[in-house]
Amino acid sequence: MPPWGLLLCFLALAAYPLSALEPVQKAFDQPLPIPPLMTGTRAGGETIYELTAKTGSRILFQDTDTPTYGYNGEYLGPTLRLRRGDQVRIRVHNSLEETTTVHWHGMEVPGPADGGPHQGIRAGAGWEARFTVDQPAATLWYHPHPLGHTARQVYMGLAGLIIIEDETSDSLGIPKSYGSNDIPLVIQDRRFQADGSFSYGVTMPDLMHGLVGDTYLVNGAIKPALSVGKELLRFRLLNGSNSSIYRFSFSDDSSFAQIASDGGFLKQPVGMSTLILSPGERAEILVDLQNRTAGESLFLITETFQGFRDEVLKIVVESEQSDSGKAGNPIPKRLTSIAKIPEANARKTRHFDLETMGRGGMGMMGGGGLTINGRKMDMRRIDAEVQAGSTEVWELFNTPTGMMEIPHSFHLHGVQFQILDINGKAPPSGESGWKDTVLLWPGDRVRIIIPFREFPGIYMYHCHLLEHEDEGMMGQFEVVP
Ligand SMILES: [Cu+2]
Repeated sequence: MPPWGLLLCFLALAAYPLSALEPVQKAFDQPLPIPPLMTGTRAGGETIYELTAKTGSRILFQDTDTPTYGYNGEYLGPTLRLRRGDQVRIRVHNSLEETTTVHWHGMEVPGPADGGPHQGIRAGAGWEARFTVDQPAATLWYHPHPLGHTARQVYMGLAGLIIIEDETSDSLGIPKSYGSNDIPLVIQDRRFQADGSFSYGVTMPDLMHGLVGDTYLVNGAIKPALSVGKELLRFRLLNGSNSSIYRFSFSDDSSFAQIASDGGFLKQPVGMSTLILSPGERAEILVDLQNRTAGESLFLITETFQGFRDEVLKIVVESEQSDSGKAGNPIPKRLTSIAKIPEANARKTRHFDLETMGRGGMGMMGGGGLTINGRKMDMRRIDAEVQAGSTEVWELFNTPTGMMEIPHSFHLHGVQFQILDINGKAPPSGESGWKDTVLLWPGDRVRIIIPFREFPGIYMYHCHLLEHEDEGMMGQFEVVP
């Protein structure tokens, strides 16, 4: 069980006064924005997508503009819908005045297409990622990954969802009407300056705890509302925050069914009434509103372990049934098959100590303690050489410091893995499928088993608390033939 509340006393440093800004919209007055769906254009056997990273501004508060970054728009980016088996070419143009990259979080792609720190796109320049989609239906996402500047660029608004479809997602009787009963939810938190701009100034406590905001954005809007029919709803949740760990629930304690984790569908739906996602993690859930009364509403609640709890989205059940919904839609009993990878397949075991205070407590000031195996990220150093196509077990350990207990969120590029155990116990059902990011509470030991792909290239592994990543809590593995 996560030490919810237990950590509270250590985190009093993260408290700060609420902003005096007046939101331009009354709470739950504006409709939930839905990121536009981009299905690509077909040419020469490829599906082509175009993204431009650009500056913009958004009116969130009265009498003020909030300067932002976005892909193809002022904040966030379009949802890229990819099809398994497709050859994809994504053209990226950088209209920012700084170097950026675009990383496809969760995509199993060759190293040069991964969009990590090695694929920098200078201001005014372009870049293309080409790959074949070869993994199950899933909700993934994309975001910048330039060395040392990821956190601020994401904070400014650079992020978008990726949806992969395949025969399994086609065949399942689940909601599929994007923006109507299949709803993407990018949840983030932000701090604002008095002039309405994002407050991205990293102080010492921010470095250790990550930057935690007091205002929630759902798809870029503060406290939006969503009108739905009396139907079964599918939400694709992304914790798109820099460093907050969210516990999601509904205001009436409704139960819901988790149907997918980071890398795709679970074997079967898992019933629950709360769901925890660390930065970078996704989940798809089904919420059954078929027996609700018209006019009823409920709220999506987000709670952080720092003690911030807020109603972030209002869901209003309309009297009319939506076009896409059919009464009496059951939640499927089975979703997909997932072959459990036998531990005996692993040809190597590696250990990774995630250290908040550094070894021997040295070098804590300035975030010098945030390391993996005592090292900070160095582009010139390959930390692990991995045989293409081999399977490995990685043992992750969030080293307790005794003084400041900080969770970490471990992410590997270019692969989907399975969790073998968390502190010696099998993972909960919702984490028994494909994963690319895993939360480690202080003192946690997590063993994951990773079937590496055949693609050669250099990839990152890192803490997905973005302030930690930028501080060097990252390493490189190279897949070699
Ligand atoms: Cu971390």
